[in-house]
Amino acid sequence: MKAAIFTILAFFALSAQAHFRLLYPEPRGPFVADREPLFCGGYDNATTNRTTFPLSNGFFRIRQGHADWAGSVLISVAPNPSTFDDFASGGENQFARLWANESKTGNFCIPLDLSSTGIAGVADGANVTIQVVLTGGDGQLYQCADLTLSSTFTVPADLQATCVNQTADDHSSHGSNSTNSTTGGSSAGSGSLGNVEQRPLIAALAVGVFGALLGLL
Ligand SMILES: [Cu+2]
Repeated sequence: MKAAIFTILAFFALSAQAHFRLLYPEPRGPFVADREPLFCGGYDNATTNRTTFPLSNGFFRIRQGHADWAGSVLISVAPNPSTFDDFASGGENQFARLWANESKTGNFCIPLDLSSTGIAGVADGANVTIQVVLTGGDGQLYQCADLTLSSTFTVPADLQATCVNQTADDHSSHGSNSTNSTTGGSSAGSGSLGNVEQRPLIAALAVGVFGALLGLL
């Protein structure tokens, strides 16, 4: 009985961290792990409540549960992108950010300057959709966010404040020992995707979670 409970809790602990989450801008719908291997994480249609997003100097945030991963960002200017073809042009994927590798797990805030993509239709006032594509050992995973671009919009301070890197040094699939936090100012670069801001140390939340689960036994 106890073993069964442990198995359930262990599964919960793992699935809670499995795959990746798109934390900002807001994804099309609630995260469903089983559907993340599908187009836009299982959401085929654009949302009606688009996120206003800066045309220049934007960023996106993800939480990644698998070490040794790679990510890229596709972009579509279609009004309601519902297939991978909508994120391609002339048979080629339309990248807002090219593939880059990262070894660590954790929270990542990654610059996304859409004005520099040079893609026709990526302009002030345009409705676009980004599709974050990650691969970290269990196939390609997808999350989409529907945006309205603005050349005058500035990300609010409280959201800017969340743009931090909190990486874990371990190389296990879902573990989280020795969490490092880093912030604003100095460019940090943990891996080629990590051209991001750095911040002082915060406690390792994941350790707390595992501790709480053990406490339940
Ligand atoms: Cu996974």
